[in-house]
Amino acid sequence: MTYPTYHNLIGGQWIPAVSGKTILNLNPADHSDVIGAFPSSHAEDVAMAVAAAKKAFATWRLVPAPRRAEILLRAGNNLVQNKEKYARDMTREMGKVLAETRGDVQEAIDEAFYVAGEGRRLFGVTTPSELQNKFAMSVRMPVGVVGLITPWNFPMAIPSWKLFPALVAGNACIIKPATDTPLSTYNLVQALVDAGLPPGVVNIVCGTGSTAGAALVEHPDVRAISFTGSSAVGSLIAQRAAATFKQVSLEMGGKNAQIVLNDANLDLALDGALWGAFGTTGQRCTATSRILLHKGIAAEFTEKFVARAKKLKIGNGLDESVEIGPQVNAAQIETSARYVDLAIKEGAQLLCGGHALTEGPYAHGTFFEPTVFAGVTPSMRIAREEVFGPVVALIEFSTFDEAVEIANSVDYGLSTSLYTRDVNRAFTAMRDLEAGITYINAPTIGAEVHLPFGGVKHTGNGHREGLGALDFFTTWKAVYVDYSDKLQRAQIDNAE
Ligand code: UN1
Repeated sequence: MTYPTYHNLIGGQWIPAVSGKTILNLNPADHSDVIGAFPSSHAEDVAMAVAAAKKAFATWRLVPAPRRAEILLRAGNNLVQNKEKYARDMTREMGKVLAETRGDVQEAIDEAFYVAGEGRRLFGVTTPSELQNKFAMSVRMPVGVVGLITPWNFPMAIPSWKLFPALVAGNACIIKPATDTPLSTYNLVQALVDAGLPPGVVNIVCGTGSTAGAALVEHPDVRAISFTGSSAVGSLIAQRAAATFKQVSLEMGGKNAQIVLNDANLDLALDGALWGAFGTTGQRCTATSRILLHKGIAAEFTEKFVARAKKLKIGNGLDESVEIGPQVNAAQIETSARYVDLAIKEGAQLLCGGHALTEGPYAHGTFFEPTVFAGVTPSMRIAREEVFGPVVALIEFSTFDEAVEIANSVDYGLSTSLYTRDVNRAFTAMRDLEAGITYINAPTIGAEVHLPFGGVKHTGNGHREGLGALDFFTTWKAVYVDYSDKLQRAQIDNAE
């Protein structure tokens, strides 16, 4: 079959990788469907993109922030115009169902409109000086050239979380999209280009993490790296970026728990658990991968949950009746299968699923059945490690305190959820659950763009996207203006 060949975007020009090599982008629901060939870039491509970004930064940083914001607003409107097309492109390259890819494009639209408003804020702080006739203020400055390394599970939303705040603050960007889903980044950047973004302000360099990604992390002229992906890769990035003292924002794994108390609305908790565990085929960093059940409701919940999991329709996400798309690639299927084996060996009880689907309509894709384990104890690996697939562990508890303790017993701390009608327990959980996000009577997935997004412990290194992204993409400058016309020595001349 014929398919298009895409190039890197460097300084406003579409340029093939110096290596001349490409990586094929395949539809995970049907590997015979090739979306395109994307460049396989290395350090020399990254160096060109950094030089272009550096040049563009010199003028972009001087464009008034409200003007920069207008470009974002127009880009948001361009995304609205192309929402359906971009959603279809995304389902084709990533696999998740159309309702979800429409949501992913919508999340980028929300981000554009939210961040566009920041162009007229970007607030700093003024404060009295300790000296007479002296004015003191703090202003936000752009960081400079920033590198953005993005994952395949939210191929447009997550790039928008990074690009838009970086741009409104006056930074120049190089984005390296995931090799599985680069087209959605091209679509997002096209919306910016069509909105009038000057050349070189955003550059796209495609390639693998170990080649293009590593070169970006190591380049001395890149001042910050924003990464979303696994904790293992995040740790490597932080270590390598330390050599050139880059700012690093890391959003990484999760082992998110939904807790169901015995006073919960059980049908609501079931709806939430099903969506949280199997939405996006379990491939969200916020996905529900543990369901903590009070002993009093565990049997009823488990029976109903498994019955509904078995009924979920699996298939090509472009078919509107399908509820669960494929996993993104063969490596993800292998991970799911490996954890199924491990859980069985550890003594967990497989209640449904557990296999890749390889026959009939599934023969040319990477599909995995919704999988539920019961009898899981908190020390099992299936209860502690991120699977990033449609595999969920049911764990029973006797008291609320025990539930919170189990929820907090893992290395990760991204999202948590509690189903209860008890307001006292709800507020206690909001305080005590170790996570960047806590939901009450809602699933672990579904964050909105204008709240802080990120986690604690091995999930993150303290930064936040959404509300908080501007703190990462700006650096504070303190400015003092002395209008006394004499030398005034701080800490000395006013010390009476
Ligand atoms: C992710 O899982 O990587 O909160 C991002 C959510 C989405 C974003 C998820 N809005 O589930």
